[in-house]
Amino acid sequence: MKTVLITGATSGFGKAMAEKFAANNYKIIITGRRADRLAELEKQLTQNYNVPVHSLEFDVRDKEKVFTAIKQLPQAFVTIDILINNAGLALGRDYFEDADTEDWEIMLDTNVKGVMYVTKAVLPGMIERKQGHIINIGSIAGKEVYERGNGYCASKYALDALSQSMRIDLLKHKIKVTGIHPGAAETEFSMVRFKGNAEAADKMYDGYQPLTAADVADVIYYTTTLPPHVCINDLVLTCIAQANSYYLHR
Ligand code: NDP
Ligand code: 8X3
Repeated sequence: MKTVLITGATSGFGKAMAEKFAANNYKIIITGRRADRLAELEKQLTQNYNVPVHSLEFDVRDKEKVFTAIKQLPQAFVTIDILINNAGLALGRDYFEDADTEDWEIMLDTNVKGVMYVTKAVLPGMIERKQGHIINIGSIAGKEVYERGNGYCASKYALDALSQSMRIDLLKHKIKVTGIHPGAAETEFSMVRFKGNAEAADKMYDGYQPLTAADVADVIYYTTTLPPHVCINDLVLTCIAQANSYYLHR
C-alpha cells in the first residue's frame, strides 16, 4: 500500500485529493493548521474508505515544527511515496503601490519557503529508496502575470522555478517532480484572498463554470498513475472559459 502526504488538506484541492487517493487505497497523511478540520477529515476518510490516515497539524512556515512532525511520523507512515505540496494562499488583490507588505511576506513564506521546508524534511527517505514523486501545486499565476497579482504571482513564479530546479537536482535520485498549474477553481481560495468578503469572493466565479476541487484532484491523481519511467513535468489546467491568467470569457 503506497503512502501520500498532502499539505493543506483541510479544504479545497487538498481535501479533494485526500478523498481521491483514499478511494484508490492509499495510506494518507493529511496536514494543515486547523486541527478540528483535520480530525473530521481523518474520521471521514477512515470510515468511508477504510484506509490508514494520519494527521499532522503544522504551519508550513514553521521550520522547526515541520521537521519535527515529519521526523516523528509513526513507523507505518514513514515511507512516503508521493508528496503533494499544496498548502498555499493568495492575500489581497491590490495594485503594487497599495498592497500590504505583510500579505506579501505571508504568501512568499507559505507558497515558497513552506514548500522548501516540507520537501527537505520528506526527501531523505525518497533519496534512500531511489523512488518518489513530488507534486508542487503552482498556478497559472506562475505562468503569466496579471494586473494586481504582484505578490501572489511572484510567489507562484518562484515556486515554478523551484519545481524546475528540484527536477534537475533530483534526476540522479530517480525522483519525479511535477508542477501543476490550475486556473480559476472554486474553493475557499477567494474567501481567503479577500479576507472573508463573500461578495468579492463570489464575484470571481460569476458568469462561467470554474474548475472544481474534484476536477483538479482527478488530474493530479492521473499524474501519479504513469509507469515509473514516465513523468509529467509540467501541467496547466483551466476550465473551458479560461485561456490564460488574464483572459476569461464570461
Ligand atoms: P483553500 O483555501 O481551499 O485551501 C488552502 C489549504 O492550504 C488549506 O487546507 C489551508 O489549511 C492550507 N494552508 C494555507 N496556509 C497554510 C499554512 N501556512 N500552513 C499550513 N497549511 C496552510 O485553497 P485551494 O484548495 O484553492 O488552494 C490550494 C493550492 O492551490 C494553493 O497553493 C493555491 O495557491 C493553489 N491554487 C488555487 C487555485 C484556485 O483558483 N483555487 C488555482 C491555482 C492554484 P489551514 O488553513 O487549515 O492551514
Ligand atoms: C489561483 C488562480 O487566477 O486567481 O492561483 O491567480 S488566479
